[in-house]
Amino acid sequence: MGQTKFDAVKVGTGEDLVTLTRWVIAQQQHAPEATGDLTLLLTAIQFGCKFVASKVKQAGLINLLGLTGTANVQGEDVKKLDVLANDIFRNSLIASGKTCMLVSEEDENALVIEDHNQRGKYIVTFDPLDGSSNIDCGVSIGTIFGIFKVKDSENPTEADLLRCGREIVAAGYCMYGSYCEMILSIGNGVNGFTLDPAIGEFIMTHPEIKLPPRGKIYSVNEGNFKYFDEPCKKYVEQVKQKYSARYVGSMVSDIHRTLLYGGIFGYPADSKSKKGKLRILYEVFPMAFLIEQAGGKATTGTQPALDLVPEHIHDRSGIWLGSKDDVEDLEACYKEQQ
Ligand code: AHM
Ligand code: MG
Repeated sequence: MGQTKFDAVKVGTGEDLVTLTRWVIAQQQHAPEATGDLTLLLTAIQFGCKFVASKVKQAGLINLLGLTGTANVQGEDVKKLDVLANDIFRNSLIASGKTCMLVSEEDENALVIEDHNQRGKYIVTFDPLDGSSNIDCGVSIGTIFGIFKVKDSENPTEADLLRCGREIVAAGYCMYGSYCEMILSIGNGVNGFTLDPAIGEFIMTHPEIKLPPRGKIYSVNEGNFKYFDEPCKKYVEQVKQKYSARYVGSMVSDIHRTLLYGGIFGYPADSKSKKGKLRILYEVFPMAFLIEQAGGKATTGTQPALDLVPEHIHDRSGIWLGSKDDVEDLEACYKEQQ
């Protein structure tokens, strides 16, 4: 050694700001088998969320509101921001080199990364901009994503996509609202990070989110009440005697409120939408995973939502999720009927 003196630096005492990137790297360091691939994938998702957040804010000013004039594979009108958000996430995820297949609400088919040099071991399922009907009136919308690991990245198959929700590795959403917040779970609880636009970083603001066992809010589109089956009708009649109603109509926002305040959110299958409205791979599974990781429950009414196995990438399911005791009240209405 020469003459230079060294001071020992203690890193990560927890007293300063924890960015999302720093938090993810710290998780990687605690997992000896980790390769850093998930860290890079989450960086790509983070970038997509920041990009979309900035476009959502400017949408009214740069001609991004309104329809494209086309419908997606599910027959729904496509908004300009839906398309832009889809392009942003698709490009960012492919460029990460850590995915081998992508499933987006906006794309009819699953996307397979053909270039072997650009291929990684993860599958990402995502709804690039959820809450489409709220885009043009400036109500909170969001991005939802789920991450699975492929069995063999050299040979990704349909079976890698059509699998049980229990096999999800990580999931989250980003809400573009009065503040922009990323909620993430990699299977060890749920944490929330708020985007600080001044520095362009997500900063941990909601560590270790836990749902209260019971809430005081129910959230369901009661305009569909006449289509509900008897157990749903019974539950809604019962809960409205004691709880407040809140329904944004953007799943991300309704789930965000549920995670923070407790209560129950539902979009059940009914006689109009026989399989429900929300899509299993990129709406139901990621949200059910987050809610369970936060100590809540997620059910179709008769089975845990994460036990579902879709038969098609855009399959739908009825779903109720939220505080454990509230979801169990709903389940009890189904059990009574059996
Ligand atoms: P989208 O993916 O086309 O935006 O549809 C999903 C949205 C959810 O965010 C929300 O919970 C639900 O559809 C609202 O549907 P409705 O307008 O029928 O209440
Ligand atoms: Mg959606």
